[in-house]
Amino acid sequence: MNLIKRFERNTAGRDFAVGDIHGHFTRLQAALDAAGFDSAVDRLFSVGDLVDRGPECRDALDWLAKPWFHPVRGNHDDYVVRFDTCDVDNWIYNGGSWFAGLSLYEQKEFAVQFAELPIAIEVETQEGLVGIVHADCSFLSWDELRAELDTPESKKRLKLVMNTCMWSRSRIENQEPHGVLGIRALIVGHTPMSQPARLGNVIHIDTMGWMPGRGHFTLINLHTLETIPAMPAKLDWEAA
Ligand SMILES: [Mn+2]
Repeated sequence: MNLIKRFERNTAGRDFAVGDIHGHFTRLQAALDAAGFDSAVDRLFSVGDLVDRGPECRDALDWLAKPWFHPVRGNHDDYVVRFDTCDVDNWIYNGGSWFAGLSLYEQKEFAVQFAELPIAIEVETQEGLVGIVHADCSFLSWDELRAELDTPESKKRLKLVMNTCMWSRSRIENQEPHGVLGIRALIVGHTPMSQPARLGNVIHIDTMGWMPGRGHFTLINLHTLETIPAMPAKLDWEAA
């Protein structure tokens, strides 16, 4: 299986990415409808965290079956992959109790399908390559991350790289301005923000669409890098 997946340019329609979903697919669909998303030609990429916290986690498999929906793996999705070995108490504390309500057959089906989720996605656009990971690319350049995921030095090192991609908050916490070389933009989620924010060419889009009454889903057009709703100029976030 490929830990990094590349998508050719979409010449027929638009490409969007959306922030963490966390079991709120009805709200996601409403955001797509509001943006005039056309599933015949448009594609939706996702920064992952499809499940936990929200009421519609079971719908994640239906969404994975949609030919236009392409998520990377978030830290919550990785709990599903490792359901029989992970820290279950910590998972349940973080919204994972829905999984215990599934039959063993269903649990295994989820784990098998979630194990197929790549750690990183790269999408060709008219203006250049756009990358997507759940939390961060910890390397100076996208080429380094691609090499680490394509041909890992060791299992131990690969695990470290994958965990950083799925868990790290250091870039946003330290407000690192330098961005990632060799890529036009990197789209990430994982750290809840009241508004989308950009640090160098790294754009944070988890605006808590999974938190009814408080957040909203942000869609970013991968060609124009414009967001729906529009991105304010100032950097503004709140820690998880
Ligand atoms: Mn996350």
